Amino acid sequence: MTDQPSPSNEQLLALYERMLLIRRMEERLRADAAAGKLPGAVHLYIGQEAVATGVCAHLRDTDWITSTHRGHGHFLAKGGDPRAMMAEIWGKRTGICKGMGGSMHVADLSKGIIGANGIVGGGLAIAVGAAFAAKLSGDGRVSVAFFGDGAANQGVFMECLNVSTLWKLPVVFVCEHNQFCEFTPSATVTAGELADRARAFKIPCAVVDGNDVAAVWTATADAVRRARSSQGPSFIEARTYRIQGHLEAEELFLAGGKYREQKEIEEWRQRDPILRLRERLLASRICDESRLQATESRVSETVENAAKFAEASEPADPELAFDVMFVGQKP
Ligand SMILES: Cc1ncc(C[n+]2csc(CCOP(=O)(O)OP(=O)(O)O)c2C)c(N)n1
Repeated sequence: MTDQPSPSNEQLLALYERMLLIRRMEERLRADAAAGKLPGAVHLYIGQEAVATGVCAHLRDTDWITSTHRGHGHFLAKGGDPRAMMAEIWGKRTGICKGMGGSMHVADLSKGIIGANGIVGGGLAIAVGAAFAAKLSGDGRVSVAFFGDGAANQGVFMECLNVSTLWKLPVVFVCEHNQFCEFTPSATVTAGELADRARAFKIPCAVVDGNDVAAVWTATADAVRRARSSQGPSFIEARTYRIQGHLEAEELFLAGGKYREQKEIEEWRQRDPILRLRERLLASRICDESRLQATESRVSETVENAAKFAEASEPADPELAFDVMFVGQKP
C-alpha cells in the first residue's frame, strides 16, 4: 500500500542507533555472564532488536509497555537508562530497582516501563489493565504488551483479546514470534496462525518481518494511531529469531541435547536486523561509513560507561527486600 507511513531518513538513523545500543549492551552482558560476573540468569534479545525499537519509536514517556523475561531490549527502546539497567542486572543498589529485581524485572515507571516479567504471559493482563486506566482517564495514553509466541499459548492471552475488544482499549499486542519456547520449537506446540486468534475478535492484525525495523515501525504507526484515536486494540506478529540460547549457558540445561541446527542459526544471522539497516543506509546514501562509525563510538562509550558504573557500584542491600517486597514479613 502506498499511503502507509514510513520512517524518514533521520528516523532510520535513530532506529539504527537504538538497535545498536541494545545489541552492544547485550554483547557486554553475554561476556559478563560467561565470565561468571552476573548474579542471575540472563535471557538475551540479540537478533530481535528491530521489534522493540520499531514499536517504541512511536511511544511517549507517558505511554506504557509491559515486557517479558527477555526484557532488556524493551527497556532500552522505551528510553530506560542503560547505566541503571546494567547495575540492576549486576544486582547493585544503583540499579533501576535498587538491585531487587535483576534482569527479569527491569522497570522504570517514570518512562512507562511497567515491568519485565518472569511469568510467561504475565505482562499481557497488566498492559490491558493499564489501557483500561488510560481509557478511564481519557488522557490518550497507549499501552503495549510485548510477549513471545510461547506466551500466546497461555489462556490469559484470549482473556486479554476479549476484554480489550469489548471495551475498545488502547492496547497494542506485539507478539515476537522468535520460533522457540525455551527448548521447544513453537511449531510443535502452537496450532494454526497466531494472528487468527486476534482475527477471531475482529482485531486489526499485521504480520510483519520482525527483522525489518522499518516494517515494524510502519505496522506500529497504524496500531498506535488506532489506539490513540479510541479505535481499540491491534495485534502485531513480528516474525523473528532468537539467535542466542534461551538463556546464557543453556548448554548446562541441555546436557548434550539439541533443539535446533547451527545451520538454521547461521541462516538467520544473514537476516540480522542491524546489518540489514546498515546496508540500506549505505546503499541508499542516507549516510556514509564515517557517520556509522561515529554512531558506533557513541554507543560503545555508553556501554562502557554503564558497565563501569555497574561493576563499581555497591551490591544490593538484602535488608531492603523487607521494605519493598516482603513488607512486614521480617522473621
Ligand atoms: C507461567 C510460566 N510458565 C513457564 C515458565 C518457564 N518459561 C520461562 S521462559 C519460557 C518460554 C517462553 O517462550 P516465549 O513466550 O515464546 O518467549 P521467548 O523465550 O521465546 O522470548 C518458559 C516456558 C514461566 N517462566 N512462567
